Amino acid sequence: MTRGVEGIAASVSETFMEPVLRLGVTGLSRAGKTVFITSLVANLLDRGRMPQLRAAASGAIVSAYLRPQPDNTVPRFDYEAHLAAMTGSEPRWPDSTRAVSELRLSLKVRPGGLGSIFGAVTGPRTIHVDIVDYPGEWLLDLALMDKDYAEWAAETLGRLDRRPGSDGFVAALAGIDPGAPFDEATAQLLAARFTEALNIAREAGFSDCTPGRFLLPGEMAGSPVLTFAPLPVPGGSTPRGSLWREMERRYEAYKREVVKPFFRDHFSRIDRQVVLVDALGAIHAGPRAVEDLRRAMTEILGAFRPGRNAWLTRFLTGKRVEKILFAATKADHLHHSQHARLTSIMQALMKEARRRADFAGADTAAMAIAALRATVEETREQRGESYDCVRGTLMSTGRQAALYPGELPEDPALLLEPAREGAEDWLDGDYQIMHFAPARLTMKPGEGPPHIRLDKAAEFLLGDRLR
Ligand SMILES: Nc1nc2c(ncn2[C@@H]2O[C@H](COP(=O)(O)OP(=O)(O)OP(=O)(O)O)[C@@H](O)[C@H]2O)c(=O)[nH]1
Ligand SMILES: [Mg+2]
Repeated sequence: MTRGVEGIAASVSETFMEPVLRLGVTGLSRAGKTVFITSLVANLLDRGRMPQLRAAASGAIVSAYLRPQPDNTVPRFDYEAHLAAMTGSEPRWPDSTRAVSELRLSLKVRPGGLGSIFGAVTGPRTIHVDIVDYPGEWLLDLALMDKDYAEWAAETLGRLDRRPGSDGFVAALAGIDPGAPFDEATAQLLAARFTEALNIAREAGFSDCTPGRFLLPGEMAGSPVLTFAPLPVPGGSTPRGSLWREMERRYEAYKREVVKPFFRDHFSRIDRQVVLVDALGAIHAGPRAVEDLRRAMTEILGAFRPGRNAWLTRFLTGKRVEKILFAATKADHLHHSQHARLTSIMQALMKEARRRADFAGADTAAMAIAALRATVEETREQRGESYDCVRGTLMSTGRQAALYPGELPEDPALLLEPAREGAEDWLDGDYQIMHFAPARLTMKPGEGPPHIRLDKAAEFLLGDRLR
């Protein structure tokens, strides 16, 4: 009896307290964050295409609406503009976004669905979902916090020859003495060449390209915290006033003044997290990019490990992320007959990341989704063989084209092993990719944009709080 009364008291007070769930959405640049958030919100506002979100299918979600966000100084996620771009008469992908943004979606939920004994007493309650979009590059920077300048520099210099785009930086390094007195022009030249190398590696499909703000500088462009580069330790000593010493000072300033504030102000408040990865893009780029993706996933998962390090634990004040979803986006590049294989690859990467990051705690999942479906499926015959293709409008020409991306292996190890062993190319076969424009849509009332398994992702991320 007492418990029953407490139960009522708790639900009643909740109607006044109105619970808030902070959902972090991250991924490296171009992973699909903006498209994901836009389509998720549109599909939560109009839930006709969300059968796998149980609260939507059962009618437990009574209504959904956008509300002013709680954080006054964080830019609002420009939902209306992004949706208009994707679903207008000339559909196009939204513009790239380069910083944190936030959107509050409030859901009115009937407690316990229709069958609840308290439903009649308490009426519907409201849960606010604060969606926070932030660059995955910022998350990878956490690894820098554990490394001093000498360690970070040695590691970064050590992988230059395995990546494209480093020639300019290597040439610039050859001409300098790290022990020589500091001068700004040399620092700027080295930083510029190093940034160039990071950008080229990123373009080539490499994931771990820290320091993250070198790629997305925003208003910090040109400031000392972004004007450093890795240098070898000078033979002998690192005299005061040397180039090496100043680079070390700037690296430490980057950690203190760029990395830490992000973790304090944004990361520490997240309840649930989705990490979007362009797994097909990495597979297309080759084994090294896949290996790099695996490493990046490990690092990202490691960031969420409880008790990761002392200063982070201090910010978290006992709070921890409850659920983490790794989702391979753009699955509409594959015929559905291959979706299970992409899911297996994601799950294998996830398993490996959990093991390496020694991760326990949050509930994790991996899946393959498309936030906005831009293709239709088609089976083509060629020389007596049939190929399961997808067809869409090519971005480059505006013409229709069919894509047969290649056959993903049934056993993920056939991709992950060559990647781990440092192979240059895939042994059998290549994987193709095409860039499709969003399709022109006719949306029925009550339906959001077409997607693949976005409802399943939403069920994992939010479902338990909507019942
Ligand atoms: N076919 C297909 N392409 C997608 C999908 N989602 C994203 N894309 C493609 O990926 C690109 C990047 O998507 P965004 O959502 O802008 O990615 P982002 O992570 O927000 O990128 P930045 O803001 O630049 O960091 C889009 O321009 C599309 O070309 C999808 O569901 N299907
Ligand atoms: Mg974006």
